Amino acid sequence: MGMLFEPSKYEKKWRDIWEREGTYSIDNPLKKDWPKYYCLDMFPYPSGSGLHVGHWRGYVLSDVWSRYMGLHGYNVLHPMGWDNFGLPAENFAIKHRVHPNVSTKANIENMRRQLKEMGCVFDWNYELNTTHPNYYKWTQFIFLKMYERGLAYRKEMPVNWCPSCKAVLANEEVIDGACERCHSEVHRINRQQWMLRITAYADRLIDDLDELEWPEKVKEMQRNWIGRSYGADVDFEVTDIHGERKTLTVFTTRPDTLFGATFVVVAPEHPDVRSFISPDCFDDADAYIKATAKKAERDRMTDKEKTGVFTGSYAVNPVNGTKIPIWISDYVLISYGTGAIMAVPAHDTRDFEFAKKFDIPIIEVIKGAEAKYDENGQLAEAYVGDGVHVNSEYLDGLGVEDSKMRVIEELERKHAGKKVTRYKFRDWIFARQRYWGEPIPIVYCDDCGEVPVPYDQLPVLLPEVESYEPTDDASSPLAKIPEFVNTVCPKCGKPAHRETDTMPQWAGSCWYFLRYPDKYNTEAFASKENLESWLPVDMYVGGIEHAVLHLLYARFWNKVLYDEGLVPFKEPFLRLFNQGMITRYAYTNPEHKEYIYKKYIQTEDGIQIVDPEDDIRGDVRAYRNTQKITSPDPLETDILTGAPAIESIEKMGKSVLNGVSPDKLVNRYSTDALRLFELFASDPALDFLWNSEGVASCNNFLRRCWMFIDNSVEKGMPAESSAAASRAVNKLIRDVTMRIEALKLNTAVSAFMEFVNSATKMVGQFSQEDLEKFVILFSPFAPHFSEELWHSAFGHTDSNVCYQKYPEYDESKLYEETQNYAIQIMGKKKLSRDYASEATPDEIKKLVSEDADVIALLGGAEIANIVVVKGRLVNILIKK
Ligand code: ANZ
Ligand code: ZN
Ligand code: ZN
Repeated sequence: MGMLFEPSKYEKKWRDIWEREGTYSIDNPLKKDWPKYYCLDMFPYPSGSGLHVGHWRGYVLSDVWSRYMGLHGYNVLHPMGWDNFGLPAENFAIKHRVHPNVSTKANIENMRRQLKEMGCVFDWNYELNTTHPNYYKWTQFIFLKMYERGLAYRKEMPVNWCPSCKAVLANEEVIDGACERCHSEVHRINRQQWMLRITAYADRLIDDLDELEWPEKVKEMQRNWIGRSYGADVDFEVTDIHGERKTLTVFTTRPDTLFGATFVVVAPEHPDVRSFISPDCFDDADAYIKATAKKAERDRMTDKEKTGVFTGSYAVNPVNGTKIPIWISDYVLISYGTGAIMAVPAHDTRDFEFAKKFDIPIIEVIKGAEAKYDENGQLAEAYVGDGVHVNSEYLDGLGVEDSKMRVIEELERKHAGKKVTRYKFRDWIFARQRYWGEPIPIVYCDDCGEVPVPYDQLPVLLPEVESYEPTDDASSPLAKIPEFVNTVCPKCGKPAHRETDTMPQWAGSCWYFLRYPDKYNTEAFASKENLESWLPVDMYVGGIEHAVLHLLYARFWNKVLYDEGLVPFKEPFLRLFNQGMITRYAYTNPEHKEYIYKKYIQTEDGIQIVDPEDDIRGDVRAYRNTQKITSPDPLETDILTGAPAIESIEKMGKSVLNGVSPDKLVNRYSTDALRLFELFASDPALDFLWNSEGVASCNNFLRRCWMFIDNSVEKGMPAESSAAASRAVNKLIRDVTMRIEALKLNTAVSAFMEFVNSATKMVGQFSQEDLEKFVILFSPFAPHFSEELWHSAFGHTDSNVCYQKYPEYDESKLYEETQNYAIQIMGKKKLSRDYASEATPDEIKKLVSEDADVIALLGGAEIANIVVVKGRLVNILIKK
């Protein structure tokens, strides 16, 4: 052989061959009868700044997994597509007056090129774009199915309105209550909005999580988001200011504490609030209600200092007839429960603070060992722990759970309350007053009212417009196009008008996984056979930032389609892996704000602006040498100002400026080097602070692998490997397999590194079969490299690495005759020794104490004890 390591000569070559021959296509005839496996990535939106190395992380990981499954004989679908509707493209359109289809076309082309350079097994015949009418036709279809089931409905809901831009803003465009563009205060105005009844699926969305092989953290985030609480609605009797008897219902998760309720609190927005305010309390209460209207919900929940006013009225506790005062406070939210609570200051922290501030009695009803008291024997803080009931009549002596049941029985008997389950999350506002989204397929007719567009008239096409700005009457730009708005009623044929709101950005990603393998289907969004053979998704890879919204919405849509009988499984994603983020230092230079992601460093040529995409190691070393500085690290200090240059650590992709493009790195080194580095840099589940330097090392590692194979072939390959060589290969297979299975791909790469280090010393001892095993094992990580060697080193002309069988290891070959021990004296390593694997600790102690080198090192000191850690180390302790 004697061939040079030149990735630029073979990487593109192989990609072209794979594409031409359809090697990784799911329609490859060779794989016709292989079992199917679906490995999915969260698809990107086509951004103008292209792919950055943060995208690579998840995509390389899932590609290794896909290739690994491929070697196990699966026909693997690992598709790619574009989540193309949404704000970035729309805002670009507003600014530059180009149609989002035009502006995103170039972005898609650029990103597709970049994705192809990754050498992944993506099957481009199944690329999806959520903005293609053949795709959103089915998004509209699913919406209509929801409409038929009563899951899509209209309701008056607030929208964010910027009075100076005269536009409705998406939540992402409201920063601290102000418009992102003009910074004026955003108002909430009410408008009829389409909603999806996701709350109808709350229980199933929680309960079905149990079956999924997902990170526990994500399951917990979904459970908390849905926020299911079991408790009771309790009716308190009130005599209002007109002398009328009324019921005030509170929601509590702790009905067992009813005997400790010393006041009731209603939210300032409670519909009955004014009927409880007595004339003497009117001025204060009125002022308070008006003041809270201006406060954000988030602040109300986190405000430390409790505020409130007394109404002048009292409520009757249904369990003991006690009259307790009714207060108004903004710590009770109108959007949860009944908007009113019974306050139990002894056992609820917020109630405790409130009672202390307004001098309301505190009655202890649970005794627990951890309760804290002050010097007067009063509770020093709310006791929220477990314990036994006191001061509670028939509950005294019972525990919390038993008391809950007992009180609920009592309340139900008296018709003064009932058991209820409540959820924190709300129905989903499924409308935007925007252009770049799927039109909602509904028509309004004066005679027939709301009429769904018939299925055979789908898609309702998004028309071309002149201006993309939202209108100043809070409707979408579509409202300005008479040809779109004016239509005929599908029911009665009279003139009618179309809904002009569009669906939110999330819609397309709620079901794309169902469409990929059947994207050419014109009869259905996916055929039953296709869904049965490819879905559900076996492995889904994406960032933790999608733990709630996207992953919850997609599960919801899947369940609706399951109920419709259109999808044969209840859960769409069986296994989920969240890759960690790639982060970056954000550098700040007060004088040159525009370069915040670049770095000023001093070199021999003076101050230079360094682009972190470049290999900056050399420059920094030069600087350190000239300045003789070891600290502070020049990477962390701004040379121009002397100030610390690192402001914060940010997620890559957070701004256009901080994304490191893979292009330069691929050109300078190789795709396989960048793939390896992305995997090697850190545990894939953890965040990783980017630096480009390691790519060079990974490229050097590839060169060493190349040399090892090349030299082995040159020197001649024996029919059978030597025992040591065979052990090394079998150990490699075992370690790599275990580590891939555990998705610890960084440690899988280090297993390859260790192997090549030791194998390089054994060149000439490896059989061709064992070397091929190495190359097959390595192919998911460095596919171009492995394919090239498969052909050029081993002379295979009519096959590819990906069609080979995954190598298995032979346990019997793993046995090592000796084990290496570090010999320490008082914990410091002095020597190393090989001892027979069968040697017992006592035998080893004897060998060590008789070892001439050890005796010399001890220099006459007396041994107190020898500690042996089997297979690893010996520590000699000496007498003082
Ligand atoms: C009495 C009580 C005693 C409570 C006690 C707690 C501890 P989760 O678990 O989050 O569902 N609550 C009810 N509605 C509220 C509202 N609209 N705004 C603010 N707080 C509200 O919380 C339910 C508990 O939060 C309820 O149980 C109620 O306080 C309060 F030792 O009732 B509890
Ligand atoms: Zn504005
Ligand atoms: Zn009609």
